[in-house]
Amino acid sequence: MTSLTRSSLPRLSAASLGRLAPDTARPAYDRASQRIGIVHLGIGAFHRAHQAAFVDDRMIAGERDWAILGASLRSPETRDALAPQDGLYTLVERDEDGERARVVGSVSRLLVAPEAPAALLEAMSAPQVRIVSLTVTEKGYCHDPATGDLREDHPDILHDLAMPGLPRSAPGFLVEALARRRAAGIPPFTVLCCDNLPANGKLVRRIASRLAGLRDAGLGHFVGNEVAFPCTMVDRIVPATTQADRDAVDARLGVADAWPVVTEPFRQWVIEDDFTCGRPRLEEAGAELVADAAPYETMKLRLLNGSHSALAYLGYLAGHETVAQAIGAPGFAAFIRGLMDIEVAPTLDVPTQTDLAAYKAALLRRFANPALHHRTWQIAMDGSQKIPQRWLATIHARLAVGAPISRLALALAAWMRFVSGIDEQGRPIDVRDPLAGRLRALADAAGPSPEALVPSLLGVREIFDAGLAADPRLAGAVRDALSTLYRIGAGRAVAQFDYK
Ligand code: CS2
Repeated sequence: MTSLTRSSLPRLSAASLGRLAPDTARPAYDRASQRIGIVHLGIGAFHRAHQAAFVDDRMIAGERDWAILGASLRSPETRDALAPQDGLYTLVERDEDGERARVVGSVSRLLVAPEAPAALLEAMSAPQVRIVSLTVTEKGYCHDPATGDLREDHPDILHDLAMPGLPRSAPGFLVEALARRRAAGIPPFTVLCCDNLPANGKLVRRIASRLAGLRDAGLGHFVGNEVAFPCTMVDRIVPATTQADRDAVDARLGVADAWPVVTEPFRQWVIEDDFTCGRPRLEEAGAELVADAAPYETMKLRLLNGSHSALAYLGYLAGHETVAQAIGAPGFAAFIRGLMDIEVAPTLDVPTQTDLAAYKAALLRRFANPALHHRTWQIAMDGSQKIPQRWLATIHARLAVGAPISRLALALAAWMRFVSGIDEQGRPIDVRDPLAGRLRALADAAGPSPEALVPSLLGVREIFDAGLAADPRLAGAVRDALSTLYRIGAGRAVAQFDYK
């Protein structure tokens, strides 16, 4: 559909809901009577496909206290797209069997933090707000991925310490809003981290209480001891929306949605049931409320995200645009199966009532979903922030028992080649990573020599702790893998692994 046709359609909004194609589900509840109970930091596609859809289900079921105020911590794009639509957007679930579309109504207000930090703090300090949830990506917590410590020299943290009333960072907003609630005698909200970080609630508690403690020891103690930070495992594959997705949604709906979200049918949310002032009945929307989310998180981070990152770097280097193309290429599915069965699964403490074989088989099917355009390049982003919990924790566990790590080493070698910035055809790679400049400089200095490049990149302490970096078994395996990559390329290197 051309942009001319698109612009002739009415815009999706509360007023145009009645004109939607009849097979599109829409909020049947009274949106105006919904009270904001959740402030969400990082209102990107993942939140809109995952938590906001669970909350929408609870609204359909009759709950009215949990409407979402969604804030972006950086760009105004989501607000610009959704505010003219009264916060409404289309969520499309797609796989080889077809698609279902629904208009989600749980986001009732949007803010852009850099434009309106005071308004965001005011919203976070309102007594009716009882949960502040976050999807700000791994790098949004301003921590050191190798240790989990707050980076006290991070420019946004330095700023937030100097000007606590006008924060920039997610931890800065959390701490200032909690300080205001404490001063006003309002119970603290529950902090619900929904990013793919290990023991995410505990990690964010540590980061936020450290930042609070740098401001005032009493505040640090309060944040560390009197605020709930349940850990969660969140899972749904949500590729970036493409223009083709927008066109297809507009044609299907008969109204123009500036920013629909396309995802898979699968969704999972495991949450520790530790909310100090209430929560929506998310278990009735299919969430699993548990005492300890750790086994679920570890399983998901190492099997799903670990495989995803391996597919991203190896797949990208082998010339595959999407995850589905990569997993369909010769040798890749067997490589990922071997990675999961042989190298990752033995390190897991499998959650009770989980059929691990079925879980792994479902992952392979989800990666192969032909209806999603999930770019390997998208997953390859921010590797420095992702690798520790996705691969290195597994490598630690394997080396501790003297077990082989050859597939993990090939994945790590592919990451090294990727961040060097030149692909197998000699073309530049657009590396997006907070450490991209430094990684590139190290790679340039080392040149395409595994003997020089491997120790140099293993020396980046934000990613590799000293013990791991000094382990000759790791360095040796990655050196061999990188030599293979330079010699025969990623596609053939993957295909060399034999596994049924
Ligand atoms: C992906 C994740 O982009 C990435 O790094 O691995 O976003 C992944 O799709 C989700 O965690 C799935 O739940």
